[in-house]
Amino acid sequence: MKVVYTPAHLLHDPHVEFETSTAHAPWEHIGRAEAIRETLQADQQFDFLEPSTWGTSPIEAVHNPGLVRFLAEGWRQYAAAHPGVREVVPDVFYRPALRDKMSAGREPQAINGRVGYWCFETTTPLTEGTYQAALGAVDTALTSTRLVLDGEHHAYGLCRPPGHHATADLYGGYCFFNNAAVAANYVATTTGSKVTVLDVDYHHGNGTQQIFYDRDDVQYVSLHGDPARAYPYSIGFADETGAGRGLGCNRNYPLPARADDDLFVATLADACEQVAAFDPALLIVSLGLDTYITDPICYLAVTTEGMRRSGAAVGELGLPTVVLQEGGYDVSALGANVHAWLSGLAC
Ligand code: SP5
Ligand code: ZN
Repeated sequence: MKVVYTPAHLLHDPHVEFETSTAHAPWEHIGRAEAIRETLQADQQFDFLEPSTWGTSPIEAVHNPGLVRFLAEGWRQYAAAHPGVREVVPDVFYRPALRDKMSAGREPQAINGRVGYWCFETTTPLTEGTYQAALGAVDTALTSTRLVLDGEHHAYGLCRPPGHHATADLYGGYCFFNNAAVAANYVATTTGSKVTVLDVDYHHGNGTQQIFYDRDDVQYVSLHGDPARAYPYSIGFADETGAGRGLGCNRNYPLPARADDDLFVATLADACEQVAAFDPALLIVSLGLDTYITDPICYLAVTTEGMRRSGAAVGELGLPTVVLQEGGYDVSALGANVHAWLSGLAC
C-alpha cells in the first residue's frame, strides 16, 4: 500500500496545551506521526512517497478564505504585537450571541480579537510553522486521493495536523484545515461522483459534518464517544441526519463508555450498511486510533485486534479507499494500531 508522508508536519511543534483548566504537555505532538512512520517503514508492504503541492484553491473550496488568510499571517501578527510568545491561543472568543439583536459581526482587526474569531477552543496552539504544516497535511490528503483516483485500490495519508474538527470557518480540536473534507470535496466536484467520509476517530468529526450537512453528494458517517460526555460535546448526536438536500446523508453512531471490540465492530458493520446504501464511488476514512483501550484522553476499549477487524470490515465494502490519519494519543501503540487497521483493510 502506498503511504503519503511529509516532514512538513515537524513545523507544527506545540509545547503546551490549555485543557481542563491546566497548561500541560500537548497530547497532539510530532512524536505521534513519527511513531506511525517508523512502524510502517519497517514493513516492506508500505511504499512511502512525498505529496505534491496543491496550493490553497482546493482548501478555499471548503474553507472560508478569511480562515486561510488568518492561518497564513496570524502567528506573525501576534508575535509582532506580543514579542516572545511561542504558541498563540485565544483569550477572547467571538460568540455571535454577543451581538444578539444587532448586525452580524465582522472579523476584528486587533490580533487578539482575530484569533478568537477564527478559533473555537483553547487546545490548538498556532505556532510559527503551523500554517506550512497544515498545508502539508492537505497536500498529503489530496495526493493520497489522487493515487486512488488514478487506480490504487487503497492509499494511506499520514496527515498531521489532523483535520476533522475544523469547520468551514473555524479551527480547533488540534485541527486547522479539514484534510478529509478538502479531499472529499475535491473528488465530488472534479469527478461528479458520490463520496463517503467514514469517521472512526473517538471524537465526532464536527467539522466534516458541518461542511457537508446540507449536501447530498458527500455522505458523512461517524462512530464516536457519546457527545453527552465526549469532546466536542455539542454535536454528534444520533438525531443529526442532515438538512435540505443533505437530509439522510449524515449518520452518527454515539457509543457508550468502554465500548469493546465486539460492540465497535458490530456498530461499524451497521455504519458500513449505510455506506453501501449510499453507493459512493470512493470512500475516505478519517482514521483515529483514540478508540484504543489505553488511550490517555478517551474512554472506549478497542484493542489492536479490534483495529484489524475494523479495517477488514471497511475492506469488505470493496470500495476504492483513501485512509487519512486523524487522532490517537497512546503513542506507544499508535504505530501498531495503524499497521493493524491498514493490514485488516488490505487483507
Ligand atoms: C483529532 C482529535 O482527536 N482531536 C481531539 C481533540 C480533543 N481535545 C480535548 C480533549 C479533552 C480530553 N480531556 C480528558 C482529560 C483526561 N485526562
Ligand atoms: Zn480524536
